[in-house]
Amino acid sequence: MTELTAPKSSVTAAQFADEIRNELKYTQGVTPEQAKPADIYVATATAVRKHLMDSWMKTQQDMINGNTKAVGYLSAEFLMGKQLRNALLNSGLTDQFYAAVKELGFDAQEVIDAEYEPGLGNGGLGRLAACFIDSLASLGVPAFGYGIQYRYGIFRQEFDEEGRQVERPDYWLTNEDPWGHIDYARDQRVNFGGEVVEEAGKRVWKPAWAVRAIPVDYMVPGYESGRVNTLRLWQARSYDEFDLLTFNKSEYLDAVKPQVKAEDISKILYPEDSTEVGKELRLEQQYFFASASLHDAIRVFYGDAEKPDLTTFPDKITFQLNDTHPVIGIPELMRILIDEYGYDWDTAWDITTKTFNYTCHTLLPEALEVWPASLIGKLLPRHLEIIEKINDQFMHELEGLTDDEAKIERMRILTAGENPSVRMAYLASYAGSHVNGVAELHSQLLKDVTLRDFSDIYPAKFTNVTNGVTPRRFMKLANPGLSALITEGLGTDKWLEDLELLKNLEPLAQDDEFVKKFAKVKYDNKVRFADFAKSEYGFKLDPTTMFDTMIKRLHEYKRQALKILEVIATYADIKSGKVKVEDVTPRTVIFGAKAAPGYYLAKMTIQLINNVAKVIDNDPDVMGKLKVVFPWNYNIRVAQMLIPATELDEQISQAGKEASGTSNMKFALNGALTVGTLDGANVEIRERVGADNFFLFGMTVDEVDKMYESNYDPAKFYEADPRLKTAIDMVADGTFSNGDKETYAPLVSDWLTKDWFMTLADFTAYHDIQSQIETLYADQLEWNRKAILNVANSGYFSSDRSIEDYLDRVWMTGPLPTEK
Ligand code: H2P
Repeated sequence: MTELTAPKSSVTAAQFADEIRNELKYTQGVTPEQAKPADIYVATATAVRKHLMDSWMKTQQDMINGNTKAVGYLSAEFLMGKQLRNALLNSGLTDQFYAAVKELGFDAQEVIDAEYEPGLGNGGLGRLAACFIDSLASLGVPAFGYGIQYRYGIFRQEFDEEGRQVERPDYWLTNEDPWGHIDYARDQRVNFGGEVVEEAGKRVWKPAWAVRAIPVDYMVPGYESGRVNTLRLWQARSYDEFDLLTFNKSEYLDAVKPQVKAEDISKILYPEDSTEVGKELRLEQQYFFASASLHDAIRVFYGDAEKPDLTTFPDKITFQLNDTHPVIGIPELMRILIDEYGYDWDTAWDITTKTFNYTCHTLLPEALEVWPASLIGKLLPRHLEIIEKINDQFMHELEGLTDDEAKIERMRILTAGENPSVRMAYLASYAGSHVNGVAELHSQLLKDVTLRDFSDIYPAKFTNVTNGVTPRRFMKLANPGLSALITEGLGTDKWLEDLELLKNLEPLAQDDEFVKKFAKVKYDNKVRFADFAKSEYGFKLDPTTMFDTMIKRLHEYKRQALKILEVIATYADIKSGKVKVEDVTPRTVIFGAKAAPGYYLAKMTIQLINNVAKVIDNDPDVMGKLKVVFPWNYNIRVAQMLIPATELDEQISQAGKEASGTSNMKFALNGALTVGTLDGANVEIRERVGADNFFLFGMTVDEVDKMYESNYDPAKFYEADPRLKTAIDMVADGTFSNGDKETYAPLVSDWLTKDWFMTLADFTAYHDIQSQIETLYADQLEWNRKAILNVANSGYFSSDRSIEDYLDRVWMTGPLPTEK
């Protein structure tokens, strides 16, 4: 596959082949004859890194020596995806790579496949962070991504014989990781535990143990910007490797205890936190990376100066708190300033509040972290004191701003009572300069509901930045066919840097020739995905059927249940003859989702989907009409294959629950039509692509609220819609569990008695919209016209635009000056 590469490096393919040979020989000690694709991959990656090295150093120098404030993006997740093709694209070496690898006698795809995808994130939050650092570099804004280099990322998902999710450790570092450079010399000490004592009138923290934080640096090359930023992920190591004395007493396990304890901190992403120990580990992780990163930023900008002027810190760097995970950084910066650098409280507070901003990514109260004060006190006693003082100051400030005592009480950062806890979102909303949501509707709901008291008192803090996605990875790399067609249609490839240029495709939606070419690209992408699904999963997909996709974390509010119930009802319609087989629009329904290991109903939903897929597959009556597949271990690689192949995108969350969504943007940009509710960024997508080009259904936020108020009773909906009743009855009667009625009983009971996210209430509307979808699909020319209009009008959803909004509304900085 050849790709149009925008920025050309002056290196020729022959030279690049020599560079790869050199790396093979001098770095890896392998001859080209001995080399395997994995060796070529490592050698290529090493060569690409060297190409980026000068720009990386220059970007850092310009950042330190200039006056452009940098951005520190603090995030527990960075879901980067594979690096090789992205790095080649951004360093202008794509064509040279394909030619050089051929010259060396290798298959490029095998080399690309040798890279193991790091799963250092869970879903949209982590992928957003990855898109943002790509855009920051592409816009030439100096930035650091700061996070954790988990040894095991999100679990590798498998399905067992019964269709249940099985979690396996994802040891992504099993082979060499040529992108990450471990920088032992720039380590940081992170302390824990112990007590605070009074010494010479000062509060002094005497920690009980410490962990060594070692940075692993990843280069983040910008597209066409000549800038290369840094993603710095921390690894936790022990200071006391192991206890030789104990070891020599043959107590081998005891000897490595301290080492294990330290290294546990960066061992896995989101350890199960239903236990006390699990909670403790999470807080340790959060403090670990927040503390190391803040110290690192001070080192970067002030070197080893003993008495740096840290009042200038907020002019050097602004820190974005990506959700509540890094919020412990607020008391940590206060502590650093007061205890380590001797500033008084007020000066420290002034610096701290100017340094941090907070992005909230949720509307679910349970997703806003709250830590027991006792836990903070145990792990970070000095921080608890600081939080108490922040809370006192806050209460005092509020008394001056409002007479509403109930409101003041509601706003406590540290709750009152016997077992107080610390509300991290409140701490961030008080201490941060800005607070933003991630789509217009979400930001509005934050102001109206979730953080209402805060927005009443501090309205100026609140703003919106609608999410975005990088067109480099999700269009250029994922969909070379469509990218080439767009470039042909627009007569330029500048759209990759200025995505609003896609607007100029609009007239082409009326050009039948162009529409046919577009349809051909989509069809080819479906064939490509079908081939991939065959070789990877053994699925047999028919690319002439409609590809109907739902990919996202498995969560009740996202309502995978709504989709599978509709599939079951359709299956029943065909079986009963209610719908004639010849009237059915053949569909391939594709799910991709992982469920949190401790999330019982979500895991049961996965099991149900797998078994519905199995039953349908074994039923000749629906053959060729309906098929369900669930490729396991959904990840960025699968997303990059599947999104371009999708025709219908499912964004069917309960209105008012999905903060934004970002796959909805990727789908629209890749020419899928969306069936969705008025939720998250769906609202803005629909506004832009036009109501005629979006399948809207379901209750609005207001209707949902009214339904809650009127004591929602899901059973009524079950009784009222015979299709829904049939579908649920089939789940209950064992149709999808070999006759066993117990398997899904908890799920069925939840639907009929609770159904918190109102799947049942929206079912009929969801079904009704299907006939519109199918009528349009029958007219392929019209369908594809609308798909093109989706592409043309989604340029707004570039993460470059999101970053520009952050620069203007939150960070108040911009790109580094370019040299003339
Ligand atoms: C979350 C929200 C999404 C949002 C994303 C990025 C937490 O992602 O739920 O609505 O688009 O952050 O802001 P996810 O559900 O995919 O884990």
